[in-house]
Amino acid sequence: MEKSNKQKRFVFINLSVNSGFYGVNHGIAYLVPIIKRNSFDTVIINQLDDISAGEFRKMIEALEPSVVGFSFTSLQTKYLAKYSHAIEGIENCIQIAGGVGATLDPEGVLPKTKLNGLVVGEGEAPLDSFLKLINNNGNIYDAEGFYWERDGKIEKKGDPVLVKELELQPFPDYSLFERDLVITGSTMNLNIMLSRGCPYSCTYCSNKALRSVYPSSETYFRIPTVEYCIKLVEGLVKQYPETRFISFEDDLLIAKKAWFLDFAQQYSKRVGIPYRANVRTECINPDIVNALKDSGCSIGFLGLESGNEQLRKKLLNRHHSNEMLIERALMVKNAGINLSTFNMVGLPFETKQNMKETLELNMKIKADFGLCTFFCPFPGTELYNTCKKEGLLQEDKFNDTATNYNTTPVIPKTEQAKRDCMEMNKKINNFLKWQELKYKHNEFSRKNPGTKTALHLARQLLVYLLYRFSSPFAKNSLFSILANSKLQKRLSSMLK
Ligand code: B12
Ligand code: SF4
Repeated sequence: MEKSNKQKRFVFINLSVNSGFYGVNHGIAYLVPIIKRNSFDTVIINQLDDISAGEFRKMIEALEPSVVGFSFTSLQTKYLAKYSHAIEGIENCIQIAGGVGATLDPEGVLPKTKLNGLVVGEGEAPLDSFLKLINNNGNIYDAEGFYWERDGKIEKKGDPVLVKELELQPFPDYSLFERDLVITGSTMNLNIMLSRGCPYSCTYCSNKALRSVYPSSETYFRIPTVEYCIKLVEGLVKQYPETRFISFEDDLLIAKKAWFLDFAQQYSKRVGIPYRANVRTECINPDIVNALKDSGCSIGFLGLESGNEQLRKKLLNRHHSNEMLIERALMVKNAGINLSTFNMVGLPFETKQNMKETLELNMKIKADFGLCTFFCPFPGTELYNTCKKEGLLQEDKFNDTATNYNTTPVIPKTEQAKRDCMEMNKKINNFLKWQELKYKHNEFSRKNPGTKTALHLARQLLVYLLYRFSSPFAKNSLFSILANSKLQKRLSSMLK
């Protein structure tokens, strides 16, 4: 039975099963206006738990969708395959997918699923032409920017399409996400993403591979005009007036100095809400630090990754010395901006001594908080290829079970190497959590002198001890069991 235009419904599935992360999906938010513009009713399902195929099918059938669109990252491919098979054959329902997982491995993913097609790269243009074809009773397989699956064969239709002028795009629409996914935690945090991509090419990061799918990569790293960005932020703050903190999730908002200095000035005049942003050693200089400080940046997230200079340069393609990293990190800290670091252990060829250097470097710069994860070789990255060449991949074992990179080392071959990795991961995280406890306590006592402070310290200590004495696996399962529950939100905001 054909559905009338009015009844057409697009159901987005934001696949985030057991990832330990919940929140908005910016990619979907940028696509919602395009779907609405094509007169489709739009629904978003945040899939956080691994439900049975039958339950999933029932849920989708009840929504009577014309299109189901999955958004997924590489480690979610197993769930995409499961749920795509689960909804096979639902009447008049087309299945498509997109996201980083689709972009990096379209030909590997399609045969595992029952998808009609998937989009490689940015979804705006391909999705628009696909929906127009549906509305005009055209042939959906004519839509460009897709890999289509037809009669067991994969057909690439046209090249991936980059959005050239981001400022001509409609603002992202978060209104279909539950409000407490948009404004999160006790800090009343709002996540925002303004730019696309990053100009750097670290070997472990997907950015380089994401850039390489386009015929020309020159324009891949894009930031819309300052005016567009400020209007976008102003609009969101008006829509969510309870916002007290903004997290810019952009890979590197400070990458273009002139742009950022202008943005920072406008931001402090017209928005003025404290925020956090990612920073990179090479981009930190006095002008940027002053602009960050003056515009209300209270936390800078710095990719320290490894404390060993040689490993960082040769293996990760990050060409700065420890001396430079320390100097720039202290520049940020001395301006009164807190510093959070991203670290990895379990890199190929990494020794226990190398991991100790990571801990020491964090101690030297007195990181205020941060995170240490296990290195995970994502398909399409340079380091993935290195691991493959060196026979280090235990890919199938990992892909079948892992949902994030916080639970287990992937590369170490021997049991001893694995134990070293687990031990150092724990030590680095414990140090960072201890720093965080001190920071939170100082902040709290500054704001609340008196007896409340002692109670707060006791509670924070309890959270720290729980964290310290649970295994990475226990932490992860605890979080997934409680996923999206009020308790989890309270727990994660306490850990924040
Ligand atoms: C913000 C962010 C997060 C946020 C929000 C994630 C989200 N889904 O939006 C949070 C903190 C939750 C997060 C978590 C994780 N993240 Co993250 N994250 C990012 C980051 C920095 C930006 C993503 C973004 O918003 N981009 C901007 C939007 C506009 O682009 P987009 O999402 O790609 O969407 C476009 C297209 O892909 C397409 N599209 C997307 N969905 C769909 C669906 C359909 C139907 C269609 C047609 C098109 C389409 O159209 C969109 C608009 O153009 C990227 C880095 C990056 N540069 O992409 C890493 C990145 C995506 N994350 C990564 C990882 C590893 C993770 C974690 C696994 C981390 C962990 N600790 O375990 C978790 C897993 C979360 C999950 N759901 O599986 C990796 C993924 C690598 C990979 N190969 O899968 C990336 C690429 C970073 C990296 N260094 O390599 N992440
Ligand atoms: S600087 Fe960060 S976002 Fe950019 S390529 Fe390196 S790891 Fe990826």
